[in-house]
Amino acid sequence: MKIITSGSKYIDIDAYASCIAYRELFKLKGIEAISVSTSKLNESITKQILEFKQSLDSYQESEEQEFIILDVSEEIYFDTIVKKDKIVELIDHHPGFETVWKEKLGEKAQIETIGAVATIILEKYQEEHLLNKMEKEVAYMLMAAILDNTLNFKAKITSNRDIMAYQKLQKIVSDNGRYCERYFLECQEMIEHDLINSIQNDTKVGIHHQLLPNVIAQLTVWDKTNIMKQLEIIYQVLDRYDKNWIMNLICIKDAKSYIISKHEKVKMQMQKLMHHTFNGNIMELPEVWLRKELIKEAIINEK
Ligand SMILES: [Mn+2]
Repeated sequence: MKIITSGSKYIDIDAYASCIAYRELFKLKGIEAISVSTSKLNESITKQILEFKQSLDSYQESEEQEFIILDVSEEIYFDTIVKKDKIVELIDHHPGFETVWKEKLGEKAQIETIGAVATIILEKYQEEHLLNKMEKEVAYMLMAAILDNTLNFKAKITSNRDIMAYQKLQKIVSDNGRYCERYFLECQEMIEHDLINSIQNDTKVGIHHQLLPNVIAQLTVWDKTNIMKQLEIIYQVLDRYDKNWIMNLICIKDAKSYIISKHEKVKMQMQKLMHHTFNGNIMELPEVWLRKELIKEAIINEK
């Protein structure tokens, strides 16, 4: 039995959609597979997407297990069900562990600089000539994954392959370009409905770079206005982790990131790194930045 899974603690729409779509592809080829996660689902997996017919399976302990890992390649972050010696395939787009997995799995390790793992899964359907068999809801999920992970194609990691993949998916669902706003509004609704939980579900602790605070929270919404009215809640939640934090609030409508912080030391640090100034507790950046891009920027500047 092939078990397709991803990270521990929480997973996002890229991991969720990719696990489900990859299972569906195996099914189309007549191969038994399940997609399983024991992690929390973050707010990028919207209520509407959770209501789709295709969803995660429950875990079944079986004799012959083979694990396929998607959207993560650092072992300490694998889902707790993974048996490390039973991994047969790994697909990811986070840098750092390419060589390790190439040595272990050869061509069954695919770690690439690309906007979303969902793009790679779409390409696998194409390679198998099974794109015409993809269910509409699966296509919508993959579209959401690409939109989320590339921030509507504005993130620097976006590649041409992501754009091509999205266009293919749009054809399957006959989208005229409206799905982007609809999807990010769905996410925003999830976040505004439970802001505290949403922050906790997308906060990375233990970031060790001289130029960044230890804690980086991130939220992606269509329109920032309502969140900006609730800064006190953000302060309260993040102060519980550490004094050294930032919130990266990504507003898709503006195509901008807003870095929020209320601690002078952190503000100075961020101003130095990003070359923009804080206005009160907010630093407006002229483009969108993903957390992984902020970390990359810090690594480049440390050298
Ligand atoms: Mn991803």
